[in-house]
Amino acid sequence: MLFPTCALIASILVASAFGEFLQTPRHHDLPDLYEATFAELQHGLDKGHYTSVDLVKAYFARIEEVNKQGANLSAIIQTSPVALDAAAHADKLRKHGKALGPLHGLPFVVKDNYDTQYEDGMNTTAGSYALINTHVQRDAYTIEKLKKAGAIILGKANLSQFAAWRGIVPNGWSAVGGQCYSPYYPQGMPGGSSSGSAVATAIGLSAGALGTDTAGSVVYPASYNNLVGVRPTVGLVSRAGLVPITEHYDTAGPHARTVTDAAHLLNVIAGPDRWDNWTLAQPEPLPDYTAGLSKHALRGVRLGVPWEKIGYSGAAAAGGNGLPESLNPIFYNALEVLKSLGAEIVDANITDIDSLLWFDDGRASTYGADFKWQLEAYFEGLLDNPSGVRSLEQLIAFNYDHPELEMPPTYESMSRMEAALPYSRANASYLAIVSNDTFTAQQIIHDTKAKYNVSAFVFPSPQNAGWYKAMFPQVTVPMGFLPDDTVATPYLNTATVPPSNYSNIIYDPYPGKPHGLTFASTEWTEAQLLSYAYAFEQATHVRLQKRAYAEAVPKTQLYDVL
Ligand SMILES: *[C@@H]1O[C@H](CO)[C@@H](O)[C@H](O)[C@H]1NC(C)=O
Ligand SMILES: *[C@@H]1O[C@H](CO)[C@@H](O)[C@H](O)[C@H]1NC(C)=O
Ligand SMILES: *[C@@H]1O[C@H](CO)[C@@H](O)[C@H](O)[C@H]1NC(C)=O
Ligand SMILES: *[C@@H]1O[C@H](CO)[C@@H](O)[C@H](O)[C@H]1NC(C)=O
Ligand SMILES: *[C@@H]1O[C@H](CO)[C@@H](O)[C@H](O)[C@H]1NC(C)=O
Ligand SMILES: *[C@@H]1O[C@H](CO)[C@@H](O)[C@H](O)[C@H]1NC(C)=O
Ligand SMILES: *[C@@H]1O[C@H](CO)[C@@H](O)[C@H](O)[C@H]1NC(C)=O
Ligand SMILES: *[C@@H]1O[C@H](CO)[C@@H](O)[C@H](O)[C@H]1NC(C)=O
Ligand SMILES: CC(=O)N[C@H]1CO[C@H](CO)[C@@H](O)[C@@H]1O
Repeated sequence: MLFPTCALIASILVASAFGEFLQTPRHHDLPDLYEATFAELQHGLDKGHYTSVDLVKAYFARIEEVNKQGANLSAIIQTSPVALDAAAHADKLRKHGKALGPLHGLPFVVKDNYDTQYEDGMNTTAGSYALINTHVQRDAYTIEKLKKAGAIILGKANLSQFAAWRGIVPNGWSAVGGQCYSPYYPQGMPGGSSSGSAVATAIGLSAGALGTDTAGSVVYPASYNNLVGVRPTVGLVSRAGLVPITEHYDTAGPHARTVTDAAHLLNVIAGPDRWDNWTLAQPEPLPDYTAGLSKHALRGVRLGVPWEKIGYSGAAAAGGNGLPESLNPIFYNALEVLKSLGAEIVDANITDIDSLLWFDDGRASTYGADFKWQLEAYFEGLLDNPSGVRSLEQLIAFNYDHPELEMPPTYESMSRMEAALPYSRANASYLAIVSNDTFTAQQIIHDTKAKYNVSAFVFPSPQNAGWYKAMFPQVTVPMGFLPDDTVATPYLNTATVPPSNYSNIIYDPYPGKPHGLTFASTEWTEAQLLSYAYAFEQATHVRLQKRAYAEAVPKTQLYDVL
């Protein structure tokens, strides 16, 4: 892949000497793919410094370097066999002055629970061998929207199997994709369940990515991978064509390296879709999510800190509680930055927040109850599934029948699937609890917002605090890094599997672990939250304060493929 360096330098010298760099770009005309923004990538495409075909080739080479060798990050399950054709088509349109907007010709990866049309030659497995070689009906609505905006689907990203609704297994693992790792520490926890989407975006294996978020699955890996992540209000982005957990809480949202890029992605994927009637209740017209991005967006804004309960998403399941102490100075510093930007920071404890926690024991199965019939409806919609699996019972049986694929040591748990088994669509008793809890969560957050007269809440990511239960939005933005003397600690399963039995160790926390700051508020406040995150981002530029570890940074750049 790498061209001989001397030939490269010679061609640059020639190009400069003859002033031909419009055709033959110099190194510094080419964006660093580790960090390139959409605007930077578009600039080079428009100038003709490189094409979308070049971009796809470069990203493919970068994936090859780190995905299953070297740092072995297992972020990508499959690359697209039609991405180069799609790129050539995008190049042709651009040449004829018909570029379709800020995403035109840019390659994105999508979590492997997004349906991609059969003709594109990729699986949609949610990480399970029970869904290998299925024939889905069509692209997910969001994929269709990306394509209509000129974007290229580069490949499918690894994930916690079934978006973490399998059981208590380490995040980022799926049978099909293997164990995804963080690029910030060898064998570091990548966060989940949109693990591969986040890792790919963090080190420039794509321009950005889409994930899904039911109870933190976009925000949590975004925080762990030093990214911007948006969990939209339920009903802003269609879930049609996604492998579901629950229509009550599933959302689809972007991972990006900058707030502006995330806003561009949200602009494209948000909107009403008749195939997901929850989207028909959204306000019209939607704002342009890039329009309000301003360095001054925090002036005079009151932000509430729900001090009383700041804790990890999934804390109970992980056996943890609260944030690491070493995060305190990072969070306090972030609050000082917010104040310096004109925000007023107030205590805004959310009363009754205990009733809002997601993973409290009695409720986990209730919230998972949708999973059985909605997953079965997904199975029903497949034109073909060679495994023959059509029900949750059969899925669980499939795993027991293929333990070598589906149940390697430390990855045996199917507790969430099993908890969903007793439910059916007909038995709607759980729905009353779900809607009552959701209504209650919404009331509490609205009331607290009014009581303290705040525009939004701010806290360290990932945090739970009932936002998922309320179907409300969150935006996370890079905030800082745990100290370098943080002890790398083997994570999870210590309760059920002695460390000597680990098939592989996953560390969490670890030295230099990235940590995000979350802005959260009530329904349809995405534009506001993005603008606050933007002001913070522009004042701090946290992302590049620490790069991934050397082996996890792909070396291929655009000049290697030109
Ligand atoms: C799906 O994945 C299987 C197993 O990795 C592979 O053999 C098959 O070619 C893939 N199917 C498509 C359509 O890419
Ligand atoms: C990559 O990691 C997986 C575990 O996820 C392991 O089985 C495999 O051997 C590793 N491969 C390399 C090349 O290190
Ligand atoms: C969506 O449609 C289903 C039936 O197809 C109906 O039960 C449900 O109430 C509708 N939801 C909304 C938000 O309109
Ligand atoms: C919020 O909760 C924290 C922690 O329990 C407490 O220290 C603080 O006094 C509370 N603030 C208000 C305004 O109630
Ligand atoms: C099904 O509904 C019945 C009556 O409404 C209830 O007693 C039972 O616990 C429900 N089953 C589950 C698994 O919730
Ligand atoms: C609804 O939730 C509230 C708060 O958790 C609870 O007090 C009330 O009993 C619930 N109502 C029903 C009908 O379940
Ligand atoms: C609420 O806060 C805003 C500033 O964000 C201020 O202008 C307004 O007067 C406050 N309202 C009350 C009732 O305190
Ligand atoms: C741990 O490994 C030992 C053998 O080294 C085995 O006997 C035991 O069953 C394993 N335990 C678990 C929980 O996997
Ligand atoms: C693109 C890529 O590297 N895909 C790999 C994902 O992981 C599976 C399982 O290890 C490999 O078979 C794929 O080649």
